[in-house]
Amino acid sequence: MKGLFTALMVSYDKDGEINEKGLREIIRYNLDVTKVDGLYVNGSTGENFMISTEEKKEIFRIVKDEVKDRVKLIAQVGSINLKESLELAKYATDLGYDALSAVTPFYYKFDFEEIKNYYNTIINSVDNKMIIYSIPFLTGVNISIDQFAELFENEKIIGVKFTAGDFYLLERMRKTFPDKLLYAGFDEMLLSAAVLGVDGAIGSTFNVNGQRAREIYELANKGEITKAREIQHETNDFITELLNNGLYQTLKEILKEKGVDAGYCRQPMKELTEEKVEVAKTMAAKYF
Ligand code: NGF
Repeated sequence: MKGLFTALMVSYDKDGEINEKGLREIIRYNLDVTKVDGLYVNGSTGENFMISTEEKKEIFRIVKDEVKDRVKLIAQVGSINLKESLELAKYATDLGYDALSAVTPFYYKFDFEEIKNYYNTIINSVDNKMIIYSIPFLTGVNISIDQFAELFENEKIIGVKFTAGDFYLLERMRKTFPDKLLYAGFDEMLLSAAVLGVDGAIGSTFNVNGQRAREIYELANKGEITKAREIQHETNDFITELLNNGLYQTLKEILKEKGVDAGYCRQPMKELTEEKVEVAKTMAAKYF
């Protein structure tokens, strides 16, 4: 389960319906062109928090059907509707997903006992493994090192997707949990996380920029920091433009420039203006 995982985009049509053909094209692009080690399905990048349970299942099914066993698959099943998480955990496990992941429950300011019960309930209900999805800047949920230690008492909880810029905490986690899987979640900080010894990374930008991410990660692991830093600089020039123009919409537009039917984002996310579509096209030509 080590390595680089794309946080998979999903193609939606203008009416917000899943475009199965487009989704399959995005998957194949990730397998054949960006060449990542695995896919992280129904995360933030899949616009997961704006779709129904049935749509989540359909995406899990299409991804598994397209990928078969070519790369590892992680199913993000987190929801503040715990019953939905349990249903999705069983569904993805029955399909053969290699691991599950769940975002920390958000919105109601759940206390740690409730968060711990959420993870144990999900993962103890199936024969699978759990990767905690920690993204404090979107959820408002911060987990301390002692709390991670308590969660890891359950051996089925095997790691964390760490989408945060707290490198002190990341370093402490590496030292304290050498046998747990730590994945970097911010692509613009991949080099710094790799230097600290993460086991891999999960990122939205890998849908198009997976090859540069691979170079950064491998150079860092070989100790070739100067070269890795150059590629991180180039990557961050790209990511800065991406964030300014509209993250997911621009990634989809770039995929379209590469011949992939990546579709539109699900409302309430808005479409790019014509001007921003032009910016995305220029970025595609400049970086890919
Ligand atoms: O898109 C976000 C949320 N974060 C992703 C990644 O952590 C999300 C990150 O790649 C993810 O893995 C998922 O789909 O669940 C950023 O998009 C990237 O570093 C640019 O900031 O902000």
